[in-house]
Amino acid sequence: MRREDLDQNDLSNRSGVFYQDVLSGLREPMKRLPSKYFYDAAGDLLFQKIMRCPEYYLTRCEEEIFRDKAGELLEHLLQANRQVDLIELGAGDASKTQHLIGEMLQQQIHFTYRPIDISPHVLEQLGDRMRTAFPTIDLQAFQGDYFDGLADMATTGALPKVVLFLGANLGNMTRQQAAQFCVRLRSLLHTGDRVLLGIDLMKNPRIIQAAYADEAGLTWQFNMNLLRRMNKELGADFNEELFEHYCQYDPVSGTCSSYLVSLLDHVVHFPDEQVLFEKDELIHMEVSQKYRFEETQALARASGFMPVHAVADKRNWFVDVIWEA
Ligand code: AVJ
Repeated sequence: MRREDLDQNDLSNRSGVFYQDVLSGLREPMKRLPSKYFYDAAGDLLFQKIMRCPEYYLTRCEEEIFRDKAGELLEHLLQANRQVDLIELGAGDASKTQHLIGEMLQQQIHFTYRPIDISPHVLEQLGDRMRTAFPTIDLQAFQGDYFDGLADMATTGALPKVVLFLGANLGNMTRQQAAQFCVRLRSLLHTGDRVLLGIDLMKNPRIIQAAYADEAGLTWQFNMNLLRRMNKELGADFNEELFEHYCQYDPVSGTCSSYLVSLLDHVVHFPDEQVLFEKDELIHMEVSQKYRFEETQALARASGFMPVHAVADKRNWFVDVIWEA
């Protein structure tokens, strides 16, 4: 965006929640940026490339589960129900969900598919793809926040709910945030509703480390893209040459953390703010939390769910757990 365009948008930018979140993060003693802002159009594309890169095993593991075990998953999601609301949080491209939907149609289950996503762009693509693959599908998308979407559906639908939250998206929350998230999710469901969560498991730390520091540098670009986004949308002047990406997996806590490291003392300018960086100073960008299987069961119980079933991939690297509200 040029200066002129920027001036026009200045007010909305400065009062916008993106700007507020960015600045409050960068004012902290340990600077941080929220990873949810990775996903603009360029970030969506980079993430799609990450999902296909050799080191990023997560997507392939969960695809294996949905391809080979859709019937088993469905059995535990539906029980005796022949009619449900199928809700998906952060649906993305729904490539795994397609297997489940195919199985539901084959079994002549009546359902409305309700994907919730923050990105209108992603939802549009998803709708097109789903209607092409399944012309008879009843699809009602909700653009916005997960919980707004869920609250909306809680008032409109009286059918039993099946809620999908795939792709280790829960991992972008700290353990504490994840626990709060699950409590809130439970509060919007009725007894008997079921949820399916995709969770990345602890494993040989070298494998996890490699998934977040791929050889092709896609994860590096994915992180740098947020600097570019701030330049474009907020008029900042980050120089990506002055940062490098660093990722570290701690096998004791199961936390994988991504950082950008400032290579020099320097100043970054926003239209009405400056941010000082010292050489070697970090910006915390993202957590990707890994769990032990037993921890997922404890998480379920602590948030008022009953763990009822779980399906892992052949190598036991990734698990889809099914909980009952
Ligand atoms: C989309 C949150 C599951 O943490 O594994 C991929 C995002 N970040 N590579 C993850 C991501 C770096 C991803 N999730």
